[in-house]
Amino acid sequence: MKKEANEIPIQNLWQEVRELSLGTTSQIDHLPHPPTPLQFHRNYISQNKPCIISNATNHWPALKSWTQNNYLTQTLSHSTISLHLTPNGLADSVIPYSNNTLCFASAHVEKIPFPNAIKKIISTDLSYVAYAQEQNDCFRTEYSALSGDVESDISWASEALGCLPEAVNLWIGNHKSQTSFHKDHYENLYVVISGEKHFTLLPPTDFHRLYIESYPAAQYHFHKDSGEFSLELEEPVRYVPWCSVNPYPLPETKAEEMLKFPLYFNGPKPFECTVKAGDILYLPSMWFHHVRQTLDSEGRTISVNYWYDMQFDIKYAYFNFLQSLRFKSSPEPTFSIECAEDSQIDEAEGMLLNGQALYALPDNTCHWLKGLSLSVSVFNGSFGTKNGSPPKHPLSNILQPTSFPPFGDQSNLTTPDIFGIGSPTAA
Ligand SMILES: O=C(O)CCC(=O)C(=O)O
Repeated sequence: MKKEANEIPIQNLWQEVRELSLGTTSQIDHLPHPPTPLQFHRNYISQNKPCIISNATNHWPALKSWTQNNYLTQTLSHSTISLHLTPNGLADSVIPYSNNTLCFASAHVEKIPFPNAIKKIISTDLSYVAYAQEQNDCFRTEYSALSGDVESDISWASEALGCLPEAVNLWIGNHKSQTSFHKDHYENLYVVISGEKHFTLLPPTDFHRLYIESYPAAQYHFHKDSGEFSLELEEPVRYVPWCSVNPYPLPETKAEEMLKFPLYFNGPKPFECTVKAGDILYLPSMWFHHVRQTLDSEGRTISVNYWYDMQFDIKYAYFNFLQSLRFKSSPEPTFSIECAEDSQIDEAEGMLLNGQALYALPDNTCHWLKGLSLSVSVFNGSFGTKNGSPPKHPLSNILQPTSFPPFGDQSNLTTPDIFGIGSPTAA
């Protein structure tokens, strides 16, 4: 099968934005001091390029006073805040709903006094994960008692962007809370006050690598009496387009995830950065981000972020155009394997992952093979067999996670006698 007309130019785009603008490592720029508005505009905003800025918040009282829960509890003793509860820390993310069905699940939100909320956030023995992460300008409303502890805007960013923040949000979470891959239509200045945040970033040009699908919206409900959650689909049904990729799957599901999302796992490395207390991440509009956190000594991570309106300019138009292009991103890049004449094994089917080949034998066992010199990294083909007979089953149906050896483990290989592989067979 020929590659879809759009595939090669789109893959070239991923590479070119790295070579021409972002850099080919997984690092982003780190500025030791705040830039001037002109530098910030010229080198980062106009290029839609992230960076971390140190020593820009040293004078903020929050960097000292918020390190103690006591201070926050006293200052917010009369404040009611929105606390988001989930069973596992995954809010606003794609999760299984029922057999073979996925949904986009939002957290149960309860309004409670801050002193109770912080106890729940730092508690280690609850049956749920609590994350204060209301994203509707909550810092200037629910947490207004803390307003004197941080700047009301980031002055050099406001000047460069030509406006004041549209929303300022406070985030207080623990190590179990994760924010799934998504993008926002805002320029984001994200300041960590205590603890650390770990961002995994992909530029808007890598849109097709995140397998955005429409998922039915669902809502968690927490039942205090039983201490359990129920998950209910919204009625009438509402579909939310969301990224399907979890960049950090559990070891037991990793192989399966890699098979489902080869464009993510086999493509250029995402950008990764840790934002430490006092540092600011500039996260440009439309960048995909996944966020994890490490606790401070009080058992929390605290951040404040400033969302500025983005320019709906020519870059936005280009991104929209790119997203409208179809990329036949088959979740199963496959090839068929011709077996040597004298092989005991007649046929095998495989797929390419991170430059290694995963192949399945007719007995439904799966094996890794390293060291192939195959000329393409992703091949969208169909299943073939040696004698050209139609495939009996799609490979994805026979790949059970339990039958996978760990990635790169060649212990089950019965080669070399079975392989006489040429280039992947075009279907
Ligand atoms: O801190 C987080 O958990 C997520 C932050 C985020 O998604 C944002 O600032 O847009």
